[in-house]
Amino acid sequence: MVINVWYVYHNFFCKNEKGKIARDCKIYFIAAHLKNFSSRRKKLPRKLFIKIKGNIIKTMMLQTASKEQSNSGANMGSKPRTHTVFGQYEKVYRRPIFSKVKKTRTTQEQKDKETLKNVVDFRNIEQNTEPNQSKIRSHTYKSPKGNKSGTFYEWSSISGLYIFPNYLNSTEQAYYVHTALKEFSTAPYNNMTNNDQSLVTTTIELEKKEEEKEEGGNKQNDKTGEIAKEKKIFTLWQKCVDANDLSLFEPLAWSNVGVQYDWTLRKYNTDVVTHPIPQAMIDVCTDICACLQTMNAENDRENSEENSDDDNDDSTPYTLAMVPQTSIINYYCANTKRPMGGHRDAAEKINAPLVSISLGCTAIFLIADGDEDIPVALYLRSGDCLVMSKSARFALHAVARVIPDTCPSELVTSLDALKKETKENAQEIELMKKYIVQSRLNFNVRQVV
Ligand SMILES: O=C(O)CCC(=O)C(=O)O
Repeated sequence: MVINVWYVYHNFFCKNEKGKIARDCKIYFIAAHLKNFSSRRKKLPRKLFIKIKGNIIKTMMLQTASKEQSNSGANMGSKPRTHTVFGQYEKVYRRPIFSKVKKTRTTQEQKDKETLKNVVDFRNIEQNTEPNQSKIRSHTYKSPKGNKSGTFYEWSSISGLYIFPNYLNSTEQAYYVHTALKEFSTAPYNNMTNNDQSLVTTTIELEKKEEEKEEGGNKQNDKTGEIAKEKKIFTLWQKCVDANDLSLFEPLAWSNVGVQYDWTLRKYNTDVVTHPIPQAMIDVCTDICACLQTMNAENDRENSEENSDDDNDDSTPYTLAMVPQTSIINYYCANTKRPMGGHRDAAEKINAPLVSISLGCTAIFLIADGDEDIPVALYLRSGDCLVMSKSARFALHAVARVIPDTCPSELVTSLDALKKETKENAQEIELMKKYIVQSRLNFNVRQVV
């Protein structure tokens, strides 16, 4: 068996015997081995032995990477951006590490405050810098199904970038947090986590054990006499609840519902649906897109009245309609160094809008047309829905920072209210609350074909 490996881990990469960087990731395999050497203080091995069931099947030289390379989320395997303008701005907005020396710390905090003044805040339009305010356009909306109304904003420098601040109320947010943790943390496939194969294996083992138990003790249905085989699916969340230990959940970086996305191959398995997308989420996306279509139709009407003699010269065809077919769910711990590196979402075959729902702690999100453009930084808060359509659909974007202690207290209260509604044990809801106050969840809903 030939295994080609290219995986970046703590600034190290692998070369094959001919000295070439091997491509086509079999990422988790290597990551699992490197895990043993992850401490920077330990001496790294110069040679890496790849074993399958104890047999060495390949030897590789391990070398220090000359440039910092990206190992984050969706960017895995893509071109490192450190030396691009975008990459430099990712560093600017990254979480600061403050010195313990008081005087130095005060200067650093001041510098960070200055940096944050440039982050566009769609919940406090008046607070934004003048240049930023001049790029914000506001529109009113009334959603057809959800009966929601309010103001949404357009960032005019990147065509197709819209934000609906606070679109989801705290009860709706609590529902999505609950679902993301409890139902969507099932892990029997390879794209559950960025760097911890052992996590996936353990979950599969748990499932197997459970299946064996069921086979030994199937219940007989009184009426039909049939064997009723209840398949109980073990989620990673259940593991945390059983152990009352949230740290088990931390390595989980993403999961996926709807059409299955294979992170290793960076493509969709269009014939596999991992879990149906909740109808409520489908409604959120289609409602938001309907609002955009209404706005667009009004703009078109106004433009055609103003320029009745002009031909429509918009040469890029795009759609503002969307059929939600998949959702990537991103799980972020607040304050990690590089939550999600710069990348484009280009695995989908269609340029229908992407709807991104934020929950929990606030993020600083960066987006730009290209590598050498200065990105706009904007806050994404719990309940906000961001739409990437038109040019923004395939724009370069990153999550530069997830700010600790920014989860709204209303979300925590609404999670508490679920205790009665779901009759779940109090310990489980307490764990959910504890998780979300120091984390961010993102549902990234897309049309695939
Ligand atoms: O978490 C976010 O807001 C962005 C996620 C993202 O960029 C992705 O899933 O591709």
